[in-house]
Amino acid sequence: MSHYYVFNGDADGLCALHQLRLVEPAAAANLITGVKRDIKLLDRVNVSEGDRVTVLDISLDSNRKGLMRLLEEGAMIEYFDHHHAGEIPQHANLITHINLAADVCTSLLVDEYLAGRFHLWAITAAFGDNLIQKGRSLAKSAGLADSDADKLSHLGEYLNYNGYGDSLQDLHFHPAELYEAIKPYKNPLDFVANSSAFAKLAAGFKEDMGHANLLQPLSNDDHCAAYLLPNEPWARRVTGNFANKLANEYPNRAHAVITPNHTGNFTVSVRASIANPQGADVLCLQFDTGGGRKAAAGINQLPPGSLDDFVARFKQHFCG
Ligand SMILES: [Mn+2]
Repeated sequence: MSHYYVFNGDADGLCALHQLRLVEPAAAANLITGVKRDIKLLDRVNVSEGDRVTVLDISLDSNRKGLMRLLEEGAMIEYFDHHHAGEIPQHANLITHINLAADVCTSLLVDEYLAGRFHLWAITAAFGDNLIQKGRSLAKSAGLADSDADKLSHLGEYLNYNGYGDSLQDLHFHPAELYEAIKPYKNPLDFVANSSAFAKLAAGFKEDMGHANLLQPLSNDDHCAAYLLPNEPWARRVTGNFANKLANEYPNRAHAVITPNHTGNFTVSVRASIANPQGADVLCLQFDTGGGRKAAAGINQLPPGSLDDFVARFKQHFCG
């Protein structure tokens, strides 16, 4: 019998995996993961009857085909997630822990399942998924000093940062390799204090964010700002954290962050303002490969010829 762990390569996926594996460290595991935006991971899994598959932090709806195939092939599947699920299939070999609440992430679902055994890793993941308030209040309830809560907040941000990139080549660590680095640590504060992997992520983050902070917006006013990032690995790594930083610093502004991808098109991330989290989906759905939620949406492939049109519509939609 084999056990496959299929997990999103971001902070939440990593911390969910780590908590579960700390409980069952001896069992051999096959790890399947990728960059953060690489979410159709179940298509890559091949099983024999009776194999176990644990799925972490990837949308059930996006993986429905792969999930049904694995169930037909006789796998026993346990699924933890907080993304859009659609209808959850009823099957004797499928156990789901799915909760779409806005203040939940996959690592918090695993934390609940494990009755808080590795709670600090779950708090780390909440920070990584940009659930800042939730992370702070959990840290307080857990009796952490503010300085330790700050450390977990940075760790979550850096683990999340490592997942962004157009391909695995852009990343500082393959997510499976980063998991091996955190694996020995029951307490994330020890990882922060002692791991060279943490030091490497912290240095990379500061350098990449330093580049991003020098960028001038394509267009901005009090209500909106659009940024075009250059075609560089640092830009692809820092795009998500840069968008979070802009959103947190300017809560009354909507933001678009536009990044060139390997196809020659742009990937666009749109966030409505924190103060009025509406309309991002309506804007992005005007484009062929657009989609998302009211507060945060995106366009996977924006052709270069449509860039001006996008910026014009973004301004019309959000600017004053
Ligand atoms: Mn997540």
